[in-house]
Amino acid sequence: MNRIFSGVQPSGNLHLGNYLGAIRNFVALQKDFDCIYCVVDQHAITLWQDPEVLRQRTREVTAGYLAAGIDPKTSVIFNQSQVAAHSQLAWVFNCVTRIGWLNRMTQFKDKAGKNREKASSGLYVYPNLMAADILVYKATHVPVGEDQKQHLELTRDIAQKFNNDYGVEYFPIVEPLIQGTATRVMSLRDGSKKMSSSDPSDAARINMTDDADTVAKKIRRATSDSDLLPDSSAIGADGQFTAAFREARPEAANLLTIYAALTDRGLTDVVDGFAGKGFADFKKELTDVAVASLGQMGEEMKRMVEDSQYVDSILREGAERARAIAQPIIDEVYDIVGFLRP
Ligand code: AQP
Repeated sequence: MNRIFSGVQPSGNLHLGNYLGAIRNFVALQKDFDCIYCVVDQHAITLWQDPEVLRQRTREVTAGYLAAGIDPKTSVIFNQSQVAAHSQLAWVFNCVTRIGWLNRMTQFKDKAGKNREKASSGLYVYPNLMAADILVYKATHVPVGEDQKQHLELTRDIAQKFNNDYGVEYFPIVEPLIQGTATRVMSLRDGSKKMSSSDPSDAARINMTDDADTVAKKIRRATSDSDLLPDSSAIGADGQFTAAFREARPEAANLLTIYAALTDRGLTDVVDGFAGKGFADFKKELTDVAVASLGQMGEEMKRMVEDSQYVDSILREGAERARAIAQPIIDEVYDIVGFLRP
């Protein structure tokens, strides 16, 4: 049976990258798959979080899921720390994963920065917990943005090594689903950097809860260049901007890609429509589509966060359903590795 699992960290504001790279795809997948969507609060504390803010952001991500259209009656929505099986399986995977594999993870290098010795050990073994998140439900497909590709390759390696080490065909080899036009949304200030919740500049991202004026201001001030917008010679055979164009004009590529994703139009069609025009007019149109897509969702998120009882009840019910799926799997894993159970 095909099963979807994915998660978002409650470690910052939900932004347009999270929406276009992940959450929007979560919504679309519900009609064909059995889906489990997690708010990964245990991942968030790999970097220190203020406890009260973490609680609030956990509710905010949940509200983001709901406002975007994830249906809690069909999909399972919960926060990771409520289901102990994630940590239980993560420990087993800590003993399966090789240190050399973790040393290659670029996200650890990026997040630990120069001061690696002071990074938490949780940040280092983060990919093992992520593999456990997915495999504790024997999920087969994982919708993510492009930045998570390497972690998913590691999840496949972990599943394979566990199966080999114990001589079983137990865990599935998961398939990443990196879908849509905007699989890597870039910063509004610097088109060579990923749009990210940890960017110190709020102007670098569009938050899902930004109001119309803020969205307009951020897009107006987004870095651009002095050339006119390109024609379709900038698009490669795969329907995406060519690497040469992205390198030469990263901000133009990013803004046009966002426009195409928000309007659900092909990039060639969008580029043809704006070819030879200046950024000012295009940015006005981009603002209109961004506000139309995000405005209502952001308002609904804010309303839901104020009603914490509703959000908490969704998480409670989701956790119960998640535990019911994960428990038999962790029991079987414990039998496979040789843990005595009463
Ligand atoms: N810029 C992005 N473009 C496309 N997809 C993105 N995702 C994140 N940023 C982009 C996707 O969103 C999902 C949840 O991400 P996460 O909770 O793992 O957070 P992250 O990747 O760590 O996101 P941030 O905002 O960039 O946080 P920091 O600053 O902590 O690194 C994932 O599917 C991710 O691919």
